[in-house]
Amino acid sequence: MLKGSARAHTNIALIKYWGKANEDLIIPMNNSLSLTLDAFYTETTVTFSEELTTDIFYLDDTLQDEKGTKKISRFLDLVRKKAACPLFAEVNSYNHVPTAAGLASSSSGLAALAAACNQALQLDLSDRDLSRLARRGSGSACRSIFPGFVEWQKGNSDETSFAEVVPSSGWENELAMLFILINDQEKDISSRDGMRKTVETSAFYDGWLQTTTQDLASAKIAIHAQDFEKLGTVTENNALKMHGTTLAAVPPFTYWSPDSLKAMNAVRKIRAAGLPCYFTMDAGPNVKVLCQRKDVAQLKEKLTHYFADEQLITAFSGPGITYL
Ligand code: 2P0
Repeated sequence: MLKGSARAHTNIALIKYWGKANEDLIIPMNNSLSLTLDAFYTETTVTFSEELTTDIFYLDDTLQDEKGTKKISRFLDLVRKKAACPLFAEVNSYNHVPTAAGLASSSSGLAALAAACNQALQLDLSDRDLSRLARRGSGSACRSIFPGFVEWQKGNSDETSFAEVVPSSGWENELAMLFILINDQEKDISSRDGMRKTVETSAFYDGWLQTTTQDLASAKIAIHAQDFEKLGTVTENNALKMHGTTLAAVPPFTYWSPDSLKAMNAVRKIRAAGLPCYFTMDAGPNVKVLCQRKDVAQLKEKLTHYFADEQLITAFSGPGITYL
């Protein structure tokens, strides 16, 4: 029996990953830059055993059906090949996120699984190689191997596409991200499908690609200079641009709900009134607000004029992979 356990935290991109150059290897079209967060994480234990005749996946103690196990099993196939190990595995994952918040994340999930496999099969991977392995499970997972600010170098091959820490002299600890949880009854378009449809059909995708390099450079300059306004401005702009591409897809779609717009407008108003804060959004209706740690209580208070207290969750910079 070969067993490993690891914890990985979710990350939120300030400069987004949106589109693949290689679907099979998960090589992205552009570099992205994220902040790993302390508030949400996944703990995963994997056990490879001769007694199993198939892969088994429990999420929060619930046995997952074939569909729910497919992505995990495909990832385990990669690991088995790498380790020359023929054994099936049982995977037990716990998502530490507020219940029903729609925040369960493939970034922490696949990063924790990759690390648990690394330990179980004694692959002895460096963090960079672990990041490459996690990337094969889910693109954004490669960034969750590392703490704080992280850049995913798109590269052009399996070897050259990995994440690494962006040096920041600890500035990430002076920042915070406030989550505005927005319930949405609509059917999800997964980020995987959403980005594929956008690359294939959106007339705006070229505009996205032509400007992300500059956005990423601006974000890194802002981090180096510890210039919050500059980082916030490029973060918000980059997110709006990503979401703009979906409106020009054929057929068009959006991840926004009416309350997402309400949240974005609230952030703009609070900012205009003098509190520096900037929003970002991913493949769902929740809005995340980047602010400075010193302002977080004040920002939360101001947001309670628009949203219920229990819709607001504060996160700070978080750690990289931890073996358990
Ligand atoms: C990001 N997202 O940079 C972007 C912004 C969502 C919007 O990475 O297909 O689950 O498994 O590589 O990593 C979510 O996409 O997609 C994501 P796959 P993933 O955070």
